[in-house]
Amino acid sequence: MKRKIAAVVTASALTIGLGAAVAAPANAGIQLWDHDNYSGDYLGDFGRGSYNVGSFANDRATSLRVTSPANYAILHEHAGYGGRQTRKFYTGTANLGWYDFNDMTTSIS
Ligand SMILES: [Ca+2]
Repeated sequence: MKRKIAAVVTASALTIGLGAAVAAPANAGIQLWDHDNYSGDYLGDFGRGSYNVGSFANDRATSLRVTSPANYAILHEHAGYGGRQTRKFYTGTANLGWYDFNDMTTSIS
């Protein structure tokens, strides 16, 4: 009985620890924010192959982080990878304005 309680406590501590270490959920690996320096509204976590980031995130991304599940991200102006596109971002950028791509992202490959 004692051992079972210890296991539950350990699992809870792990969950809390992970939640504190990761500022935003990291599943697909490409995280977008409305403002520079990863601030403002968090727009979501996307994967490469996002045909359309959806109405909430559309034309709003100003900074992004790329983590290992995605490896890199190319941002596109229109749905279905159309229009202008960025270089490959391997770690992201604090300001898409530096790449003349502020508030333009609609799909990600
Ligand atoms: Ca923005």
